[in-house]
Amino acid sequence: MFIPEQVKRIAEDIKSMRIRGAGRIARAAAKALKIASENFKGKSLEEYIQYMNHIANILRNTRPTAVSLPNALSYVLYRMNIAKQTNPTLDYVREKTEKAADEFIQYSLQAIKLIGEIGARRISNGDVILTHCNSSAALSVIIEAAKSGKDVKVYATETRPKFQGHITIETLAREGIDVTLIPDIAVRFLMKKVDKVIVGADTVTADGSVINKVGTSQIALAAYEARVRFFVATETYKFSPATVIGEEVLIEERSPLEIVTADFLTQYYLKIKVRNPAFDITPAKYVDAIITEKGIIPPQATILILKEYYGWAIKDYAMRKLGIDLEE
Ligand code: RI2
Repeated sequence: MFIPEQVKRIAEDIKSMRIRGAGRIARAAAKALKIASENFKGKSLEEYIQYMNHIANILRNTRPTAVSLPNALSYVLYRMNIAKQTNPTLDYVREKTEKAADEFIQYSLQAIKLIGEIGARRISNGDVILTHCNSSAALSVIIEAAKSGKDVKVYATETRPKFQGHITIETLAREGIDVTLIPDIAVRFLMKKVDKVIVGADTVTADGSVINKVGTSQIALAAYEARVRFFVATETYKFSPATVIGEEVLIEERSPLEIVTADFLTQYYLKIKVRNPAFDITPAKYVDAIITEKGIIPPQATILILKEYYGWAIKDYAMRKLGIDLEE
């Protein structure tokens, strides 16, 4: 089946992490669906629906952990299916599908802004904040607090093996914020100097557990031990509808070559194994609050948000899992 070059490139960029960060990945996927729709070369509505589902599958299989990616795809495809039921003509369905992709992107950008505004109210003047990896949602909170005149200092972890902490320090330094880069292993040593931890999320499960860049759960434990508040900043489309019906989140394992060289591997390949999990799970009990675009919630309220705003997605997921066509 024909796949536009631009769509192939976006899928490849997500896979190789040239496009990374759960929110950015979601927006890139929505954009790819829009590009695919604009470049559809067939004639019938049936072909269009098949083609769009095929493209969505390619995008869905790029990275497995951040639920923002399948949620963005479901957002668009669900509206495509509704449009098909309302007016089954190619032009109409195509227009509604492209509009849905734009809507998702707009919602996502607005959500990060709102998270910044809502979260910044929880930051006090003089706070020392620790963050991990590179999260636009977490950075939005810190930057907004600084913009509102609060004096904040930030510890940013390197975040091995891919050093996304370097993007974080660059962004914060550009905003004129006092930022110190630390190795991941120094977190517990420095925790006594920290007032609040703020991280992002790739996925939040129905019971309020947070899946984020590997190392997050150790930071949460260190914060818990030191009685330091642990906040998660995330858009609600990172809440996972599939976990409502008991599905587990798959933790991505990336290439050993992000940790060791090919020479090293060849030299030792008979004697050693290398593992490179990209994410870990922080249980809800270590999370003080989740800062979302809909307000600040305790992790236990994740299920309420899922039911209230993403009921359609839970139903959509459950029906697909049972192999029931949504139009029946
Ligand atoms: P925003 C990233 O995953 C990090 O784990 C980060 O905390 C999370 O996505 C959320 O980022 P990766 O793509 O959506 O770097 O808040 O593996 O930008």
